[in-house]
Amino acid sequence: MMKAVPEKAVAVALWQRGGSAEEEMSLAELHNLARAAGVQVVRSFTQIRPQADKRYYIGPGKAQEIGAYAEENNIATVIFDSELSPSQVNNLERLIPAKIIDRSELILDIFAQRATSKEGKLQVELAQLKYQLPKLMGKGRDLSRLAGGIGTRGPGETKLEMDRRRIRQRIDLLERQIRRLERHRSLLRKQREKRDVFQAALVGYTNSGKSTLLNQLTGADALAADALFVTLDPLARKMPAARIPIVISDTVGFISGLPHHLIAAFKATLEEVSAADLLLHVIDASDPNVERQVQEVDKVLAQLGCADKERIIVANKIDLVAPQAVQNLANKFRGMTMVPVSALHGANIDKLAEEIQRHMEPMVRFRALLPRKIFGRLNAAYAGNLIPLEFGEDYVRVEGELPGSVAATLAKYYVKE
Ligand SMILES: Nc1nc2c(ncn2[C@@H]2O[C@H](COP(=O)(O)OP(=O)(O)OP(=O)(O)O)[C@@H](O)[C@H]2O)c(=O)[nH]1
Ligand SMILES: [Mg+2]
Repeated sequence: MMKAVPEKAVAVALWQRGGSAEEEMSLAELHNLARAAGVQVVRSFTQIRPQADKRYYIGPGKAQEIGAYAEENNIATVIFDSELSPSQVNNLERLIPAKIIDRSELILDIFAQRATSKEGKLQVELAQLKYQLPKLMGKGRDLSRLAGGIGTRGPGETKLEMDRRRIRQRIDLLERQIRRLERHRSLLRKQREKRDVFQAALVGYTNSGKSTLLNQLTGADALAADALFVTLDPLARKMPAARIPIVISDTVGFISGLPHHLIAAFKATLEEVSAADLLLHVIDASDPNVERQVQEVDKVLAQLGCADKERIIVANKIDLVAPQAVQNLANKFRGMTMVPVSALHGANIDKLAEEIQRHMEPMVRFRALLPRKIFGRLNAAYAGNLIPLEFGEDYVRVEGELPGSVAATLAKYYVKE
């Protein structure tokens, strides 16, 4: 995938909050994205400015400075850590003798390189064309400047010569083909549902270890590597030796600053997520930005209407952190199920497998008089599943619905109607 001599690029960030931790992290991530796309970022330019410039996004002086640097240093691509408007790209191109791309285009470029399934490829091309179409609107711009992303990938040379009408035709065709593949996929999924197979989906920030974990849980051989967006196509595998049939699927990772039109390119993944009975949210416990990454993932899940889905937090990569850090995470996720694991070294995978099965078990209804302490603990873990009918001094009378094996431990407190 990497070219023999990587293209040289510079990264540009406008820091409207003076270079906050979040802004710095975003820029560092842009470097990682560029590396994933096979380009070498040789320098970063940052500008602190309360507001973006309407015409150039950054200040025109800064744009000139970058232009001179690009000229002297043979820079092929200038990557902005934000979305640029079509006219900003146009104006910047007048001052900077290099290809101007933004974060979304960079991500799309990685997708274009990594997509392997037919549907994945169609989705990426569709997203690229949709992204480029507005840039053509009323611009009369030189079409060759719209060469997608980095190098020669993305819509090929000939496609670039298409006019808007033909791009729209191509978009229609792609959409039709994708719909056909989607129907096929939904048929497969329905078959799975009919066979009463429980579905769990691995979700999480990119590079958190989802594919490594899938391999551990199911013996699959999904590609795992230290790079962003290694997985694009969902892969579903049966969990061996489970008490109930469970299929676990790997999905594309999430990342901050993921624009809506890009989310469509994840459609296959996202359907797996919506169809899942249980989400395994994999977090990289060793990443200093883990909390922010969790927020990003939660945001995307909310956009998908999956905010209320049942979830297990899998705190991964614990081999890299001190026990205290794991404890801090456990405190943070108090009230939710969190299982610390090391997917790479296979630590605590049994515990996770057990937890997954427990979450998927059939629920059992009961009425009980629970000691307050037990009620408090259960209520924290299964909010909403226990309805308190009466609070006594030591006991709470409840009506509840809990996973069979948990309910069974409470049998001695059951009361008859
Ligand atoms: N130290 C350590 N490294 C891990 C662990 N789990 C995964 N990794 C490493 O983290 C990197 C990313 O792992 P992947 O499984 O590819 O992560 P992913 O979430 O599938 O990533 P994308 O598909 O790119 O979104 C790889 O280099 C793994 O070897 C772990 O428990 N400990
Ligand atoms: Mg992966």
